[in-house]
Amino acid sequence: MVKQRGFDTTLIHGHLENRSTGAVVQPIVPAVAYSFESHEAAAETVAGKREGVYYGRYGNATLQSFEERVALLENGEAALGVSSGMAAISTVLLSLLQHGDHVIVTKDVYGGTYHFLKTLAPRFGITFSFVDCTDFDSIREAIQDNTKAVYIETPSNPLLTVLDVEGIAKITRQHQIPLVIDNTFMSPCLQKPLDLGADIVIHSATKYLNGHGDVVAGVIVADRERIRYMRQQVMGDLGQVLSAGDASLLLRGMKTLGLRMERHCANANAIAEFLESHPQVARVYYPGLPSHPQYETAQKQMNGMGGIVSFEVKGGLESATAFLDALKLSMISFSLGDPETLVQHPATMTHFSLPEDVRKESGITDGLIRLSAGLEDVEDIIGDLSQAFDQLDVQTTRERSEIA
Ligand code: LCS
Repeated sequence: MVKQRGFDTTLIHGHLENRSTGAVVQPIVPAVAYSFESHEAAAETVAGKREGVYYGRYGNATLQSFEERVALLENGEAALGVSSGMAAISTVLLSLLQHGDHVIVTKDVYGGTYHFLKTLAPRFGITFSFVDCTDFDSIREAIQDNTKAVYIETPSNPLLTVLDVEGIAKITRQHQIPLVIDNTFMSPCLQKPLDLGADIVIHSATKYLNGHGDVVAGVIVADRERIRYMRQQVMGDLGQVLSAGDASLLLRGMKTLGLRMERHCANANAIAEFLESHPQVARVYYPGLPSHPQYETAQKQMNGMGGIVSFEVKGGLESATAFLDALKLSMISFSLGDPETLVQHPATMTHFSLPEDVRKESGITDGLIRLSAGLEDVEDIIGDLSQAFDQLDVQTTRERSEIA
């Protein structure tokens, strides 16, 4: 029996069988067009009867290596690399849904996904229900005759709500509805949704997969037939292909994914514990803390608790923004999963597109801050947070004495 290789070995080598060029690092193949040994070979490739790349809008050889590697890491049959996480989301949704169809979406979802559903989906005659997917009955009740997909994100952005993938997959299987999951926050290193029963996995590869903040990319993993359909019938027509140069950067970045995730998780855990014991913090959201509402589910389905910690600063908007402005090491920035510690204010930044009442109802308060733990020495990150809290203290004392 052939022994299955470990995760890090697969990250670095992919399929050992693909060593045709001898190059240790995957070459960048910028070619747009590919030639064939016969007309028959060309026609069969276009018709999908033969594997292969034929025109740059449908893929390229470097991208193919990236796709093969991600499919292997997610234990999936095939993958489709695209030009952003949003391209992955829109390709999947537009592949599964057409005019008159309905989709169930977890109510804790990335702001861009929310925006896509609210603005573009109605133009295609697609309806949606935002559902609390921690409650299985709510999912069952939301299923309609025309429901063609269930879309979840776990842990969610920015509140780290953890959904029981196996439990949800049981429901979707019963109803023969495909289950789509955005696995961006975990990466295949920490969570393998297909093994838990999901049908389609999405990543914003801009985040942990690349891990260096220099590529915008997305990837979809599913069965071979679905990936073929998405590539030929949706992605190619929308023109969302990923360039060979970016695919090369992704292949490079991914080699250290296992090592990086270990440090991201360790740093995030220490930061979460620090924040939970801090008097200026009202609440901490981190799946690794026993206080997290879905702690047990997280332990069951995740190999690590991830690098993202959200927390609510006492004193609302004023304190939260003053705290952000007082940071010296951590950077106020969109994105996450980079070597640098990045912080942001969801209410006015990533989740700005949510109307105020929806935001408030879902727990994205004015005092909420999301922190993406970087790879720095954790003492330095905590030291930075600590000095920012101290400055808040000074400010509050000054304001109090002015009032007095
Ligand atoms: N899914 C999740 C969970 C995300 O956090 C993001 C982007 C996307 C999909 C979309 O990926 P993109 O198209 O940007 O590659 N999240 C961002 C964030 O939290 N800050 O800036 C972007």
